[in-house]
Amino acid sequence: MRVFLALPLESGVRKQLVGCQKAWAKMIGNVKWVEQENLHLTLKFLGEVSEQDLVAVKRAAGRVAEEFPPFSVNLSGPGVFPSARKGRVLWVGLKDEGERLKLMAQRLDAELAPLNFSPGKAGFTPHLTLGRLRQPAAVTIPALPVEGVPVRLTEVVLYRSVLTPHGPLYQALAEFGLGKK
Ligand code: 2AM
Repeated sequence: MRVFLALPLESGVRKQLVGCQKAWAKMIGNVKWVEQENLHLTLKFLGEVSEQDLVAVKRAAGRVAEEFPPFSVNLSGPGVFPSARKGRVLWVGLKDEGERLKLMAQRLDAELAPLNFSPGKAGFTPHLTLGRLRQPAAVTIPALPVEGVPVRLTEVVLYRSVLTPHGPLYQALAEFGLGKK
């Protein structure tokens, strides 16, 4: 099955991000906006994983989650992957003073290395995807009034992603509380 590891967001933060989507939607069209309930912070996209590997993925995620007590980061400015001139993914950045998200992603890569999941080539940029352009296009980056909003992170979740004609459905398969044995 198709899976990824992510940190869920509190509903208040997701609501604020919907506000960002609305503001951005005034400037740009042809975007598939992420549904409010689907907004999340991806740590690692794994893609298709066998039942057997899933057991090892859960063990790895549990080990890493245990090492990081719950913490907060802050929303920062908007951004576009791969570039504003040829935009594909519209996102809001995260300010993480201690680089704990990056550390977490690195620890996951290390734990998952024996399973032959490739570490992300482009490195890890903590971000919250708000929408995806249906066709790559030049994008205007708006000023969004969310900079500094705190985002409390308390668990890592293993999600299954089921692709449907109406968009992806994310189903939580396992939850790992941060800092918990
Ligand atoms: P994102 O964090 O930039 O949104 C589920 O599909 C999640 O995994 C998405 O949130 C997505 O990125 C992330 N992801 C990373 N690489 C992906 C890929 N090749 N295909 C689909 N999703 C991917």
